[in-house]
Amino acid sequence: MQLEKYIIDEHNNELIDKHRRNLEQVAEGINGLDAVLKKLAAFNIAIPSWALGTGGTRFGRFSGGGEPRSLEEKIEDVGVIHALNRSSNSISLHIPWDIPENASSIKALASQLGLHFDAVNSNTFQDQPDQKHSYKYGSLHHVDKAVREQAIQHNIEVINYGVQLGSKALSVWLSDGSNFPGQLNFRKAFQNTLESLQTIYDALPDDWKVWIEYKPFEPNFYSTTIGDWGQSLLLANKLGGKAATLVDLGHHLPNTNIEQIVSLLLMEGKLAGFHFNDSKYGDDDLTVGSINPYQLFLIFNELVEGMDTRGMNHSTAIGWMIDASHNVKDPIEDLLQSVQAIKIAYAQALIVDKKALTDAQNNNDVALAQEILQDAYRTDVRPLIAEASLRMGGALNPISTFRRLKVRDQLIKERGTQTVATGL
Ligand code: LRH
Ligand code: MN
Ligand code: MN
Repeated sequence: MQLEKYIIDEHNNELIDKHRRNLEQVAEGINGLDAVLKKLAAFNIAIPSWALGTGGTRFGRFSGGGEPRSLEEKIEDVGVIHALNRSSNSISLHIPWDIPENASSIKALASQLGLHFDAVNSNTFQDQPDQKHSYKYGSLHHVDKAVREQAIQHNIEVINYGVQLGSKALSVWLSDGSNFPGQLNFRKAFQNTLESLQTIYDALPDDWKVWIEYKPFEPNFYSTTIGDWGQSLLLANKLGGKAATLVDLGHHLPNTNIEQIVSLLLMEGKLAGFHFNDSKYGDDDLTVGSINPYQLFLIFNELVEGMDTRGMNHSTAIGWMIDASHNVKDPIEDLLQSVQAIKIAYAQALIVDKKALTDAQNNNDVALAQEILQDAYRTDVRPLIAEASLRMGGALNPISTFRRLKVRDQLIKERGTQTVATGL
């Protein structure tokens, strides 16, 4: 299904008067409003192909109905999200959960909806039915060269799919690690991983990047071979300029200062991008901003300051992706909420009074520095997001429009109630 612009406009018309009043109110206190709106309008976040169905847990899966049954239908759903918020113009594929068998028609469908393909993700954390060697004891770090070779070939295959689709990055996350002390020689595991990644790196086209994701635990619970940003950065530095570290917000031990990690990776030119989500306990993959929106704002504050210092283009310099999915919400509504939360944090970071903050820092005026940050954080920037969306032809309120138009009912009619999308 495709959402026509005039249908979105009709609903916008009902909301426009209230929107104008809200915008006027917030606009008063913002310097350089137009520049902020332009940055918000240019900002897009990639949608993961594995989040368009209702996610499961290891205990069960409850489909909400109308889930995409194919990659084409997933692309259509991203098209719906993008039509509503004008901020989700790409899709990140996980292979082999989604195999673009007919790349040229897949690409054509996407571009017809104004979409392109973001990073492609490899999967060596599950065994596929036809594969020769098992990943039970890891993949790129495996003690057996034949297993490592199979995992390398999979990554190269994923690059090849990505090339056909116009992607520019390979995202690698390994579940490789150990469950018990003594199971693994850490140094050899790391060296095997580096050697394997080097072969994958050598297969990258000139204009491609490889993004190395880290995670301290799960599914292994004693060690993970790329367990933290230090280990990822070590690999990225050894590999070369096309390699960088991907930060998945859920991949940290509780209370980690993620904004500090982000700041330093950016300084080193080694911040590949993000997998956005939120969490309370572990890698919960909850909707972005649903648990700790202040942390998200603090991350964006570092990003905006660091990018401006380095003269980077906010919207294109790094990869912006969502990696969240779960089992109780409508996946489209959930993704709309995640994008909205990211844009809110970004807008709040844009309106921080940077000059005043720098002065406060240089004067060791701690209370004032906090006031400046929280002044931005406590500003209701939603009318700015709505205005940017409106200017791009999107909805003033994407979720209410999605509900008003009864999109899910239409999808259920088209696809049925017993649908299970591939993914987590
Ligand atoms: C691992 C992870 C990684 C995978 C995705 C499905 O926890 O974050 O990015 O590719 O989940
Ligand atoms: Mn991730
Ligand atoms: Mn994860």
